[in-house]
Amino acid sequence: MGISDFADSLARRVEGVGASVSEALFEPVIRLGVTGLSRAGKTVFITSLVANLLDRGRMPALSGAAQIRAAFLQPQPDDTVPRFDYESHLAALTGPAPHWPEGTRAISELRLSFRVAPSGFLGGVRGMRTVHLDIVDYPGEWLLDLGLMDKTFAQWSEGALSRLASRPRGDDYLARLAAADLGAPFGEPAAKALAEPFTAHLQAAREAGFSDCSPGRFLLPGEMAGSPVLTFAPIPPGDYPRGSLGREMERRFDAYKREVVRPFFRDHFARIDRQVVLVDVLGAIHAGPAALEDLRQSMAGILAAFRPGTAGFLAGLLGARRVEKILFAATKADHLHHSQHARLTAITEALLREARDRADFAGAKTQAMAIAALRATTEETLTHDGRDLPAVRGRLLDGRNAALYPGELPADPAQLLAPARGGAQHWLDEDYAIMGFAPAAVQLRPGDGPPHIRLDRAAEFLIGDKL
Ligand SMILES: Nc1nc2c(ncn2[C@@H]2O[C@H](COP(=O)(O)OP(=O)(O)OP(=O)(O)O)[C@@H](O)[C@H]2O)c(=O)[nH]1
Ligand SMILES: [Mg+2]
Repeated sequence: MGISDFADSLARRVEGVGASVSEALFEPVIRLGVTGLSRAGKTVFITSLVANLLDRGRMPALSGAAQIRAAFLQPQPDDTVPRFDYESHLAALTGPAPHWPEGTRAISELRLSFRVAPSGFLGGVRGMRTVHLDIVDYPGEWLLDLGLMDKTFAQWSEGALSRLASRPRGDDYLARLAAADLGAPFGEPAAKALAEPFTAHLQAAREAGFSDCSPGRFLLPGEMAGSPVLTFAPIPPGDYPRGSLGREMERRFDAYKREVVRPFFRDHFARIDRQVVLVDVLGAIHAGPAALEDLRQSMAGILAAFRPGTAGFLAGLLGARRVEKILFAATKADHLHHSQHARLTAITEALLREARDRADFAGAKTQAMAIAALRATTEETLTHDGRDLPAVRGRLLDGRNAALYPGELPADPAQLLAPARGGAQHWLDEDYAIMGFAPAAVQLRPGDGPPHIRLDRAAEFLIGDKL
């Protein structure tokens, strides 16, 4: 354990003591982390979850709901973290011209508090309780950076360079690299001349559907855009002289780990009690076998963060603290007729199985389910060539109304996962279609939140025991 590991874990322990004292004496706080790769559905999930926790008419499976006397938003406890812009996102989704919210690029947080009436035998003895739910939205890409922590610059470079040739715009970068003089004295323009095409390549790879595009902040730089910690790139091994471009690249990689990755894990990740990992499984299936395989590998990388044994530095940060529950939710299930939801869940479980089997997440309870945070479709049966097809209908982004039969998911997940792993170019039997549906215009009855699929079950798993 290095000095900084030690200082981190000491700080955590002191904070941990404070937290447990105040929890015992005052008001319990649940920190719920919401993550997933870009476009997985984090913003829509949090917005709909909060709306449905404020108005619980559509939350029958949330067992503690009857005990909640009031739910209200409060200022969050962390002054330096941006607030999750709940009101704007909700207005986008449920306003007069419903549309999906903008993509978000950084961490944000929201506090929802409940006044809970006592229940059961001891009910009369105890008074009302207050429970705080702090919801933290952060990009899954940041978790992938955990994989960098135990790597040297040379090891990281080797892996990154080996992926470049077969990925979009990798050639551009390799050509620039070949032209660079890595042993020459360092200058910022020379560093930028490599970092820019490397970043452009990561961006292009992500747009092409690749998920493991780390370093994560290169894609989501936020206020760090253009700073030296984000201006480096992988280079071949070599004995670069002091003060050279090659040496500075290595120094910046180390600074990235120290100044970017470590603080995120220490200040945010290490404080999470419950976690939901959103996965756009349907989107990946639609994009084809390569995208599904890439998603599987990226999820394995993301889940490594929940097995602290795998990364020495995390173990030091977390101490005895653990995430207690992890929900893996396949999002956007409203693209499928409900008769296929169980298959989507099975595929999600199989997709994560390898990562899950390697460890039991240090005792955390896990569950997989298929959900739609905001249901944009209704179900109907289409008849085609004398066959009944279970379909969904919704409003497309251009305003037209359309019914979609997305194809039948296989009962055996291996029928998708095995060819994906084997490097297949296309699915054999079916094409799996997805349409870009817009959120449906809804008239909410008083007391009802926005329509969803199984969001109440997700909430029950994540926080039901605390209400
Ligand atoms: N039909 C349907 N589409 C959804 C649902 N949730 C998300 N989507 C779609 O997925 C897109 C991305 O959702 P977001 O919630 O913005 O995803 P995100 O993970 O916050 O994305 P970033 O902030 O860019 O990382 C939306 O624009 C919708 O097109 C859902 O419940 N149903
Ligand atoms: Mg978002």
